[in-house]
Amino acid sequence: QRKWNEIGSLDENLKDKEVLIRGRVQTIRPVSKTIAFLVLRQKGFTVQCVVTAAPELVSKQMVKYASSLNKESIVDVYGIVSKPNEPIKAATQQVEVQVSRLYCINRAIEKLPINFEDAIRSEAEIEAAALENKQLARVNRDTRLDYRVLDIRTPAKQGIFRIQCQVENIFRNFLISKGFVGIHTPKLIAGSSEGGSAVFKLDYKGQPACLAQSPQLHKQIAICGDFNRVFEVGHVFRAEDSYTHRHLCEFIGLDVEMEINEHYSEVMKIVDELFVAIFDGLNENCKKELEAVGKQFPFEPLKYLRETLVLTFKEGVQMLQEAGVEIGFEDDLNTESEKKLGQLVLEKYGTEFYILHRYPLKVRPFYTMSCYDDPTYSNSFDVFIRGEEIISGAQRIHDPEFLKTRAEACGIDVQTISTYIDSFRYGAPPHGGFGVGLERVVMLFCALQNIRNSSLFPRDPQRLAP
Ligand code: ATP
Ligand code: AMO
Repeated sequence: QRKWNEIGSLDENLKDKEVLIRGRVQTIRPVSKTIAFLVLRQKGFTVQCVVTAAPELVSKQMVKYASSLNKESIVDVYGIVSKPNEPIKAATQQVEVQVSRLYCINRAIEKLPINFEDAIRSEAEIEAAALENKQLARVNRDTRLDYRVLDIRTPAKQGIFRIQCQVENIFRNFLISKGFVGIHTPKLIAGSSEGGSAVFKLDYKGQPACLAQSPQLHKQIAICGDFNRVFEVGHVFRAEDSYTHRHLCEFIGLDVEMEINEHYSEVMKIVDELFVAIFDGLNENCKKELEAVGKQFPFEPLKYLRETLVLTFKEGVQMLQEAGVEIGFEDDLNTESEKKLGQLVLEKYGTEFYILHRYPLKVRPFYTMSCYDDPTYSNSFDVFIRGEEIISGAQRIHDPEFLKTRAEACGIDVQTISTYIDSFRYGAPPHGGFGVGLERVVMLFCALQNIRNSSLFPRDPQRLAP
């Protein structure tokens, strides 16, 4: 077994030592017939390799060969580490490798659909360059998504998906530490779980079925089955018909469901502690990734409080009304009013993360519990980052007859959810929970403007590939 060195670990301590590295060719600079410079990239780190024709190094043919490599090819290089007198601008590592052997492991095609140096430019920069530079103008969001394999090699995208992994990791670890059990529920189900028309219908061996719009029904059945506290990280499918910056047809749902003792504020308390842990964790553990994202997509760090602000829906509407927005106490918030309220909350309370609760019952799904003191409203909440929704949650109805009545009133075909309703006939504890959109959390934490930036292979009404 040969000893491999990581490009990121090459430094002065290895001066005069032989190293073996594997990397992608980021740039090639032939200087003459006897010397060429290659910059190799691995895991976001880069090093300059000097290919010099000399008796103890390589032949002239090798210099010619190295000069003819295509960018993004994978190469293995043996060489001696050296330290130039001048700082190296072209690479992250401040040492060079004097190449003694070079093998091309896999050659990329010559004309790449997106050049790395273009892929690292911001969307704004590309739009601004659109008029003068046709080649650059091509590198718009659609091209990036078509050639996602190239786009995700950039430091910003590498950062985004590592941040996403951290969110998921903290979500799991936090909930496990609070006694929650991770479960997996079916994605092939008989009917809509959220109501509404946004479901992908399919044929299940002759039986009508659909892709789960959420794990809602099964996470509640798990609570009726005495799991007490559950969570799920899973795929969620919505047949969205409009093309927006924050809706996908397939996304990752972080779902939670728990028994409650006295009040649905117990669920909101979990949201508060969980998200303070997620934000603190990202700021602490993802400094390098956040910096890489910020270089391509500049953003201000999220402002959040040590204890999450909780406002009632009525308080929110009142703030909007005072700011001149025309909205009633029983209307749903539209995208614009959510954004506006986000601004007002930031000005008044200094936070970009908050919970709004007691929504009007009529704007919530059928399984939502109404308020004991005023049935026009419900024991439900939404949670916002920078004025956009990342979470919906609520206490659920645990009485089967009331649940059936509400489902019928909301136009649900109760036949398709009969086993769910029956689960409440065998004794059901009071419970509540919430669902988080993972891509939205990352998009809004990093103020990315478009959810396609935080979905590795996005599925939207126009995209089914790659
Ligand atoms: P969810 O529907 O899953 O709760 P959401 O962010 O879409 O998430 P809603 O409360 O349904 O939240 O919608 C808020 C606003 O977003 C709506 O008033 C509507 O203007 C807009 N909206 C919702 N769904 C879509 C969609 N598929 N296409 C365009 N706009 C939408
Ligand atoms: P809701 O429909 O609000 O609630 O979804 C929960 C969260 O999922 C995210 N989300 C989306 N993300 C990307 N693309 C979409 N098309 C999309 N739709 C929703 C949002 C949203 O807040 N069963 C309930 C949750 C619960 O009460 O437990 C539900 O699905 O971040």
